[in-house]
Amino acid sequence: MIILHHAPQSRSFRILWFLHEAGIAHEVRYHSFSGKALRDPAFLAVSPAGRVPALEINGAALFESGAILEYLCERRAPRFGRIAGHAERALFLEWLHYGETIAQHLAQLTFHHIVLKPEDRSPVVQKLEALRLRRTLDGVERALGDHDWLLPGGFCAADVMVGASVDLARRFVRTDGLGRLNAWHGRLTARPAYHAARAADGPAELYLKDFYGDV
Ligand SMILES: N[C@@H](CCC(=O)N[C@@H](CS)C(=O)NCC(=O)O)C(=O)O
Repeated sequence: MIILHHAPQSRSFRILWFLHEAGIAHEVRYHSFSGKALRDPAFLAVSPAGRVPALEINGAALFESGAILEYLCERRAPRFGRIAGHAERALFLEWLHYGETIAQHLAQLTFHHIVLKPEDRSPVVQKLEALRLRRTLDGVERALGDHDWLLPGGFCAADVMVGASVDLARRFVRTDGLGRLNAWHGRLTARPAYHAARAADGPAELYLKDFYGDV
């Protein structure tokens, strides 16, 4: 049995969504960012920095969402990956990991809009990170070209990884003018596995507003 360590509205949504896409049986262990559960020595043995996602699989622990998705594609769901030697291998790896490039700005924006006390928030960081975030979305817009999914060869784990970040990015920046990205986001969020994962995500405790931007 696969155990996914998960916190609602976090990067572990990528893995939750992917498990639903691939139809892989799993159990979800829910964690909260409040309290000290993520610093528990038992959890640190699974995830060295006390982060989610982490996956327990066949007695081993896996952390880092990009690595988890690569592993699951190779071992359990090859149709959602591009194996070594595939013509789209390099594109697949690039876009799979681009999800983290987007997420680093989301982390900064989350701190400066939500986590920090209002007096510690920086409007400069809010503005700069929103601009930098928007630039990462411009890159997705260009990459989409005239195909439905990120890679011309069809839907893959990179759509999930980048799609989950773009889903959250829309709480911090407007996506006006990004016609291809918006259409792709619409296709992603219409997928049954996306809906199943949303239903399993758990109660929101971080993002309680639809939009935090306009700085
Ligand atoms: N690069 C890692 C980042 C994991 C990460 O930072 N997760 C956040 C949630 S989005 C976390 O667990 N934060 C808890 C903390 O910082 O204490 C991945 O993609 O898995």
